[in-house]
Amino acid sequence: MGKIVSVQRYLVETQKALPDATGALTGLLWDLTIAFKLIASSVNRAGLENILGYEGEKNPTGDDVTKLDRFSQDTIVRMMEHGGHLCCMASEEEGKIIPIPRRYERGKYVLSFDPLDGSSNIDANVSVGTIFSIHHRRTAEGTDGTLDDVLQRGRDLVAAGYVIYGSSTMLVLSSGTRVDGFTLDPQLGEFLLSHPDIRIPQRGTIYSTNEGYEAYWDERTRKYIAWVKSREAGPYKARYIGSMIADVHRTLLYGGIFLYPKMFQRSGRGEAKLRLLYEAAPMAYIVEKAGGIATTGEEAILDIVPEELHQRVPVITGSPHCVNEYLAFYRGERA
Ligand code: AHM
Ligand code: MG
Repeated sequence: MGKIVSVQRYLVETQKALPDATGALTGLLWDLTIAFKLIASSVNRAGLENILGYEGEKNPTGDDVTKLDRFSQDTIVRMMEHGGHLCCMASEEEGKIIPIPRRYERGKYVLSFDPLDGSSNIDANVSVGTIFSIHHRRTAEGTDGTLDDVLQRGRDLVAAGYVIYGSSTMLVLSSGTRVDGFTLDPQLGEFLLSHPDIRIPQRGTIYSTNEGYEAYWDERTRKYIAWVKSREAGPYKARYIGSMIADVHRTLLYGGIFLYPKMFQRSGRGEAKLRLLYEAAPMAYIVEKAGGIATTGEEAILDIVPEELHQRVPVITGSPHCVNEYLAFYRGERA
């Protein structure tokens, strides 16, 4: 039988291994785990508390906001704004950066998050999740954080991860060296290390995409998908939940490829769906740290310098072998 390691112990041990660590990142991550537990407990009781259903508002990119989205948003803000670790926050649910109230200290980190990704699936009891990422601030310490602090490349992240509220609640986290997964013991209320050092399989045979939009894709992506279904070695299996966290989490554990390419609708201008700061970059960080690839087809997602808070990018990510196969089609090397 292996060791039992709580997330608290793990964070302290990880900090000890970094000679310059002051404990601020450990404190920040620890506070976040409390917010995740609060959200997990609400997500699990959602039907009972009669808080399901649409609130009727739209978020900054035009999607409906559910009550649990709002609850998750408020929980993270209320948990994180007074800790003294952050200079500002940014959320998929807010149009502008979220300042730290005057009465609290400003810290050296920036937190970006999607409080409840995949929330349109909640009424059907499908897995949803929280995605988060942490950068060092770029502006002077002690001052209010600015847009400049938030608009940083995924490559410069200090830590990122996600929580999946599924058949069990799992936290998947990386602070740069490796990716570790923790499962919430609901009786104990603790995240325990259950998936140490997650490595994505080099190759896999599952593809995951919303094939209903095939008519909107570019020709090369269409050819690639036609190929995965007609391979001599046997077709890939299709799996698509429609909740990025769940689809990417499965890809991380079982291998394969997840694609949300640009869509070319009548306007002719290609448009992506997933948000760089809150969805694409943190998930790309986890996949890369686990040995996978995350690309737009043109460039590594982690290399994109965000120009605006709600920028959207294509996401093609997964096992290196599978993503390289996609890239061969996308670059026209295969047809
Ligand atoms: P959300 O942030 O509004 O929940 O939207 C993001 C979600 C992702 O989790 C998922 O990959 C994607 O939207 C599914 O989109 P579609 O329904 O177009 O396939
Ligand atoms: Mg989202």
